[in-house]
Amino acid sequence: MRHKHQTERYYWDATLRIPKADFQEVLHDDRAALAWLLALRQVGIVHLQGAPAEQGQVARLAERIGYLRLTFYGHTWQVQDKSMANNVAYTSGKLSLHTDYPALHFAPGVQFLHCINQAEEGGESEVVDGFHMAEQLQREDPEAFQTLTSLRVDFTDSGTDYCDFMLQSKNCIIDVDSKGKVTKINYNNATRDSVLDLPLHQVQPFYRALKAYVDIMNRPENVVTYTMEPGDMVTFDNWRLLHGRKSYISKPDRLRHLEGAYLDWDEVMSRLRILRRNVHGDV
Ligand code: OGA
Ligand code: NM2
Ligand code: ZN
Repeated sequence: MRHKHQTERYYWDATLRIPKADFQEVLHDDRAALAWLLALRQVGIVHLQGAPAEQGQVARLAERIGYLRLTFYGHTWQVQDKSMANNVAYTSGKLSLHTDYPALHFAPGVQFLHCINQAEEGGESEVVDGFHMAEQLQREDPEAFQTLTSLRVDFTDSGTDYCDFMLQSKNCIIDVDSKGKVTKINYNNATRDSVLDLPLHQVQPFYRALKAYVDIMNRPENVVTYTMEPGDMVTFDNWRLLHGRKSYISKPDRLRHLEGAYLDWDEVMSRLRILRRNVHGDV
């Protein structure tokens, strides 16, 4: 526990300058890899540059950690405008700020997104610090915070991809631990169930509280916007950040293509400790 202070989180707003690292260095140099994982833990997002603009790179980076997290969307997954899309992410539409996969009770802790090809028009990315936003909500509207940390709402996702799936979960929008500390955000409006399974007297308070949280996270002073170029890879804390993208125009000669993968925090923290021992010779 000597290094507890090193893995504390620093909250941020729109003024954040996203930490950057070189993809090849992270792959081949332990010091670079350690700096990457520390920033991923503390800030929640790191931009890697210089990856080849071809498939297979998120898996290569996941091997640097240990192994990736398999889900119903496959070991890795292709974010493209697909016909018969089984997820709104696989269209050219806007994705409002969300965490991935609240339809799972144990959502993936870490997400990699690698840009192989960007759209000519649109497709810009947005991120906010969900833990910081939860802290703001608690300060400005304690009742709403109490509601989102106690009422469990349904998320659902069904279809076929890696194999058939029919997921159903009940999650609090904001998870807290026994001390009341925020540990995980579960929010994707695209997979929130159309049925709100709550007693009548909690329906209006829930929607009011959710709107209060979403309004805070959409304030310009909280949102960081960036554009991914081919070869860029963003690595982020999917329990903490909410991310989104603007809609884009699909052109046959310039198809937007991102490849993504998930990992879990236990494996990432394991690698961080090993790197720290190897680089600094301690534990
Ligand atoms: C997703 C997602 C971001 C993007 O696929 O869940 O958030 O820029 N994609 O397409
Ligand atoms: N994709 C990108 O919660 C979600 O459905 C997020 C997941 C399809 C793997 C999207
Ligand atoms: Zn997403």
